[in-house]
Amino acid sequence: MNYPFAKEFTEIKNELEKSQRVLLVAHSAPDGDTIGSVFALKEYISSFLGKEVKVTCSNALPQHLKDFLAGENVTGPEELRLSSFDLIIGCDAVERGFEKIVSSKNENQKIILLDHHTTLRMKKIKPDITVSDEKYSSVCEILYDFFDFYRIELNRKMAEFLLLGILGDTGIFQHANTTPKVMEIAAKLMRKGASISKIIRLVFKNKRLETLKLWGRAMERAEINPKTGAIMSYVTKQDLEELHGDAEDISGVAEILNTVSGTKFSLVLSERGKGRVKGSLRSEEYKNVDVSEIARLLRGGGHRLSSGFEIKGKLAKDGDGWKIE
Ligand SMILES: [Mn+2]
Repeated sequence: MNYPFAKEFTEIKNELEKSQRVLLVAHSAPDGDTIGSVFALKEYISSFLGKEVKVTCSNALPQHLKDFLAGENVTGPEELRLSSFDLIIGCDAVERGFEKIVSSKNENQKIILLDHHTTLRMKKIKPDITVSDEKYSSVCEILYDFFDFYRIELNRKMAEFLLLGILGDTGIFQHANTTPKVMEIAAKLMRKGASISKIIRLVFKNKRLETLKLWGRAMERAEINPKTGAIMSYVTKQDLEELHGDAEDISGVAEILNTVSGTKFSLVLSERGKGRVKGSLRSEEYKNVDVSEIARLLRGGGHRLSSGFEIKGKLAKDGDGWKIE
């Protein structure tokens, strides 16, 4: 196997060995990949290297991951004493909240970023080591390479966490990032005891009735723009409050709308707190649209097939339709 990040892997291993206390940072509104990667790393750092390690995240663990994560916990950023960690590792979509938690570093601290988004950019912090390549399906795939590079025998827990991230970011092997290598890794993780059917049952077939009701409202409102091929809908603040919707629910709407035949991409606008409207964009490889370009025009970011942006304003009725004002 070839390891494009062999040099970085060596540096990461060095830093892990030198450190005493490690902090792992998941991105806000955490998904399967950020959760899978921080907890797989946590298991390695605590059980294999015998170091102290904590996981932090700006948001609570999402409801749909609760059963899968039984026994694991995250420490809220406000409970952390940042200066007590000598190594801080951000896993996945580090532009989503990493610098809110880690806004500065002292000279004894090292920072490592693991990501697979092209939009990775830091405003205040210069990381010591960065591994980021859009060719990877997920940060969990990067970590698999890291463990494989060092011939580390994965235990079942680590295999399950890595498979969670891969299943999440490939949409259970449906997205275009499902490469032969991803399938080979998944097979190897299964041999280490991870069960695809168990993860799918616990994580993906674990919907709340309210989620389906929220999807119902959004789907009822969906419209196709025949000129652009966009299929669009929206979710109001009221919908989210009444049905306790979260980011995962909204991304679910965008993904389902994107399956409507004849469409080029989907866009779901959702009203979030503090007078902000979030846009979630999805497309598919065969549709030949790079939604990250649309997101970037609106100062957002993401991948070619899955991106987002956030603008100030709120959704307001405009004749038959809606607008952001
Ligand atoms: Mn990811």
